[in-house]
Amino acid sequence: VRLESELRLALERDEFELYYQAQVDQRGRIVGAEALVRWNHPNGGCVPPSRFIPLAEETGLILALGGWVLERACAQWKEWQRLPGTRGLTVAVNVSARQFHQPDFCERVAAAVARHGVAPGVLKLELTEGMLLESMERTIATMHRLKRIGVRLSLDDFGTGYSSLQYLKRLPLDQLKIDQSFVRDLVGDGNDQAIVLTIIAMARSLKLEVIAEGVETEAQRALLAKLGCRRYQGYLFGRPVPASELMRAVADGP
Ligand code: G
Ligand code: G
Ligand code: MN
Ligand code: NA
Repeated sequence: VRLESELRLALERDEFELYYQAQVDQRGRIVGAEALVRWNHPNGGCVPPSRFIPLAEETGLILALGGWVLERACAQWKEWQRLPGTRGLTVAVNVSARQFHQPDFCERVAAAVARHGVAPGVLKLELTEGMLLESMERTIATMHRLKRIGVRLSLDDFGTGYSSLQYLKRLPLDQLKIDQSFVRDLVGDGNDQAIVLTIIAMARSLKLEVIAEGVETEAQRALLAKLGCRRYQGYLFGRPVPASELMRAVADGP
């Protein structure tokens, strides 16, 4: 209960901050970033999202928080455009189920995109399988509307849910994000290699981009590349960092 009221206050007091984690191509160039929310608690210290996102979802505060994240990420992209080397940089935002199923979600996204002049193809929304399985028809309609706004859609934590090819082919996605649980032991685990290879083959047949998350070692990256994955995110390339620090990494290059 205490955390809940603190969470409410935190929004009013502007205690949230977006960190950004680099997403890189085969040559190690930063082609995008995932926005990850951080709560700078007034008592000092950073409260991890694993502690407050589930609570925000339960209480419905995720709607206000998610709206703030979307707004902040679009504004940040706009600010970045004044710096060299940022053209074409994409920004990925995590969307929670409740947020996605709001009746006016598409309007909210369209408004944020328009307000900041976000170019088509720049904003990526990361969705999870669970949220797409409820009321499929409406979900697919919402996804199509988002696509018309110029937003790209990525399926986060891919491989951890249901994800049959049958249902996947109906979703207007742009990207599959291979869950970090398959990357962690990839080098020594033949089963994980088989799973990753299957995901990549699936993505190819559905004409989806693939990105692997949780890439921590060069051996993992090399094996992912060999299996056909061309986009990577993980500590090997950078931790989630404040916006200014990500821009320094963009300027420095691979
Ligand atoms: O940031 P971390 O690195 O600790 O993220 C932990 C979890 O919190 C991840 O599952 C991530 O998807 C989620 N998360 C981080 N930022 C956001 C956000 O802005 N919105 C939502 N819905 N989830 C987020
Ligand atoms: O659920 P989602 O994929 O949105 O959240 C990404 C989470 O993974 C965040 O908590 C982020 O800090 C974490 N993360 C990002 N890169 C790595 C990595 O290389 N290794 C590990 N263990 N976690 C990572
Ligand atoms: Mn994510
Ligand atoms: Na993920």
